[in-house]
Amino acid sequence: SFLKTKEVSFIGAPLAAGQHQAGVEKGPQSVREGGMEAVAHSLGWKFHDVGDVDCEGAAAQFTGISAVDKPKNCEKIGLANGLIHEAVKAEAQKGNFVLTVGGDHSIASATVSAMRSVHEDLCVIWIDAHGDSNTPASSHSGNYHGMPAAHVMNWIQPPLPGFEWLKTENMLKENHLAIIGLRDVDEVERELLRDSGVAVYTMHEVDKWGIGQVIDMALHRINPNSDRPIHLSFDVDGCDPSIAPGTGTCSRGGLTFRESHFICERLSMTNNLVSMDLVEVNPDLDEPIPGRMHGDCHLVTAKSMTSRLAVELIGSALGRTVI
Ligand code: 6HN
Ligand code: MN
Ligand code: MN
Ligand code: MN
Repeated sequence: SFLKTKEVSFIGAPLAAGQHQAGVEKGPQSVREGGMEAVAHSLGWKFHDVGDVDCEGAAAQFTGISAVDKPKNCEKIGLANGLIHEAVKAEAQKGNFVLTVGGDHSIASATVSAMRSVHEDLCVIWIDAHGDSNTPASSHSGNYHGMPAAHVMNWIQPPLPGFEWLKTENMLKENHLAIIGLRDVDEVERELLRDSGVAVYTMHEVDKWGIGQVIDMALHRINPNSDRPIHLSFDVDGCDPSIAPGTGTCSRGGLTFRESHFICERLSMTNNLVSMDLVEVNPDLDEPIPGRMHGDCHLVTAKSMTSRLAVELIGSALGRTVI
C-alpha cells in the first residue's frame, strides 16, 4: 500500500466562494455529525479530525477589487485553497489516508496538487455531472468550481492571482485523469475535453457498459499497471438528484445509489486509494429521509438524504463491505 498508517485524516474545507448557493460551507459539519468517525472506526481506521481550514479567514485577507473578472472571487478562493493545499500535504506526508470534505468543488485544485506533490505518479478518478474543465475564457458562469480540473492540468493561463502556491510541478498530466458520470458539459469545455488526453465516461457509457466495466476501463487508462496511487474526487452531484438532492447544481440522469457505492467499493479494493474529496454537499438544500427508509449501517446518524449518502460513500471508499 502507498499508505504508511491505517489512519484517516479528516480535513474540513468549508469553501463556498466557487459558486453562488449558500449552505455548502456546512458540508464538513454535516458529515462529522453524520457519524463519520464511528464509521471509520468500525472499519478499523484510526480517525484524526484535523478540523476545518479557515476558508473565511483566508478569504478575508483579500480586500479590494479582483485583478480578474473570471473566475469570480479569484484571490479569495486562491488564498483559502493555499491553506487547504498545505493541510492536505501535511497529512499525506504522514502516510495517512486524506479525506477532505467540502465545500464546493473548487477545493480540488488544492487537494489534487497537494497529493501530487507527495505522490509523483498520482492518478485521479473524478466523479461528476460536470466536466469542471472550464477555463476563465470558456466559462459562462465565471464560477471557479467549474474550473478546478482545468486548473490542476495547467490549462489556465496566465496564472491566477491568489494561486501563487500552485506550482507547475504539482499539476496533473491529462492522461492521469478519468472523469465519470458527465451529463452537463459546456460547449467550449466539451471541445477542450475532446481534444485532451483525459479519459471521459459520460452517463451514456455508464448505461452502455455498466459501471463495473467503466471503472475497469478508466483504471486501465490512467493506471495500466496498477502501480499508481489513486485520488478520488467525488462530487455528490454526480449522483442522481433522487438520491442526492442536497447540492447546488443538480442534473437529472445521474449515478444510482449502487453505481455510486460501487465506484467507492471498487477503488477501495484496488488497495491503491490514498485520498478522497467529497464535495458539494449543501445541507441547506437537502431533504429529509423518509422515516421507514433504512440505511445500510446503523452507525450513520445523518438525518438528511445527501449528508447520509456522503457518509455512506466515504464508508465504502474506506473498505466497507456487506459480508
Ligand atoms: N461543480 N459547467 C458549469 C459551470 O458553471 O462552469 C457548472 C459547474 C459545476 C461545478 O458542480 O463542481
Ligand atoms: Mn464538480
Ligand atoms: Mn458537479
Ligand atoms: Mn450493526
